[in-house]
Amino acid sequence: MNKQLHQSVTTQLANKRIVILGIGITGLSCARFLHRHNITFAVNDSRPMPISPGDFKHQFASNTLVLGAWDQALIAQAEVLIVSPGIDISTHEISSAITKDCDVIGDIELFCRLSDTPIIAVTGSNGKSTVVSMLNYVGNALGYQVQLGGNIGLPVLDQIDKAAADFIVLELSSFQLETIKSMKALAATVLNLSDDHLDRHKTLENYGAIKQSIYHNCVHAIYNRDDSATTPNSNYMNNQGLSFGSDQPKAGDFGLAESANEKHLMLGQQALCSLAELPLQGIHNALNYLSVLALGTSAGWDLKAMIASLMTFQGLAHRCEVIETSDGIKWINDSKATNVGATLAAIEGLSPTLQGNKLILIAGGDGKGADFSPLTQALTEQVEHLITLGKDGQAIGSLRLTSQAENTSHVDSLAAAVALARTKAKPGDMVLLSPACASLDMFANYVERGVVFIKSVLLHKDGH
Ligand code: UMA
Ligand code: ADP
Repeated sequence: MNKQLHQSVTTQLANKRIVILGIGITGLSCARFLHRHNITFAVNDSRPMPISPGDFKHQFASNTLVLGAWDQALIAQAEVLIVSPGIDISTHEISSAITKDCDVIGDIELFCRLSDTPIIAVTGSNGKSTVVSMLNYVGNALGYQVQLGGNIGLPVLDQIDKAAADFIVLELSSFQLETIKSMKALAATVLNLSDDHLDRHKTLENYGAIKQSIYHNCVHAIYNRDDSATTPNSNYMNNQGLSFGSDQPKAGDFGLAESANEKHLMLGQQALCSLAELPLQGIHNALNYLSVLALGTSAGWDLKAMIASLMTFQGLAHRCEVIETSDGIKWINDSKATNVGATLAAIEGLSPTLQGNKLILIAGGDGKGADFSPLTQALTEQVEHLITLGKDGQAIGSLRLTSQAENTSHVDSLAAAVALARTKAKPGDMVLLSPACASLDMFANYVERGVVFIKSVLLHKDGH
């Protein structure tokens, strides 16, 4: 940590009227940070009881807490407004109260002002958590002090007063990018772009432009050749660029190619290792590996050592996770597939492993305004039986052919979906939960949805 920088920013903050919007994971971390530094603040949350006033008082003494509605008078007084990512500041009640000179920021922006630790920044519609977890794993294996933070659930301001780090790896959502102004990442990437969060960002163009802002002032911009929306646009052409993709790469870029009859990760013409040697399967994970190598080498990390370390990285829970059962059916929990791109990646990545057996897909939930039509071909050609549930389940089911009506069902619960799938599946078949939707219409979050799925699958195994 640069103590001088830290001191000057906290001193400036101490003289401002600060309001935090939202007291969830982010808001609490902001409150803890300010309280640690004796900086006064107020919190406003529009929900009735996100925290008990007693708990708040216990943790944050005499700082102000306003619950139950947006307090326009309080917001209008703010000189610094720290907004939690899930709160849309274009909401009229908030936007109309913010004054012209108010500094509207998020926790990541505050972190960037306070810290000069080199940042490796990752965004994209899918693969962020997998890629940042790989980077964290690999960086630590190489002997660096690496911190991990951001959308993965580890707020950055909880990390900032810890021992100095060599690098911080940030997972950034579009919501977080909206309030970042002064980040200068050492290496930054947009992994891919597909419909997500359009209920808030309205158009794919707008969502893509927010994702591109990760390249602002970065040193190395890393993009995906397979997805032109990730290429730095004319605003960000001055960075040093490096790409990854599923084709044979040019010198200096990362890609894939056949070598000795096996697909290999490549750096230019150099074969680095065969895909078969790496634990995570599917073309999407091959791209994840390549992005990690591109980001890591841009940060000066040793390529050979990174590859050796990636060979022992196991995937994260709820992402194409295999559930161990004894019924011969391949049950796969991909609850984290909360958008169309992730479900397509799962179907395309797992279908080649079926060897003539059937794929039964469980999908549906809250589609967040997405267009499901990119799923049409996969749903009609690769999925034998489709079981839908949730708010937008029937919209997904409607993409199937009329001739597939008998093999397309809508159910009321995930347990019912599992029970139905069990009657359809034979040993060797695969039942994939990959919803292409958020879980919030039926569950607290994707973790709860994944746990309910696993429990329903294992219920049968245990003979209950
Ligand atoms: N709130 C209101 N009014 C609203 C909405 C929310 O008052 O209209 C309040 C809630 O009552 C609650 C607080 O705001 O007290 C919640 O704030 P938040 O929604 O920003 O959530 P946090 O708990 O701060 O968690 C956020 C991220 N959540 C979202 O972006 C929705 C977490 O990502 C992230 O891990 C965490 O910050 C730490 O950085 C979660 C997520 O779902 C995993 N992210 C989305 C995704 O990955 O698709 C973007
Ligand atoms: P994020 O943090 O961006 O949501 P995760 O690593 O948690 O990404 O994975 C979310 C979903 O996306 C999972 O279903 C996973 O299997 C899938 N996925 C992972 N990497 C990719 C990728 N590169 N392209 C498309 N889908 C992916």
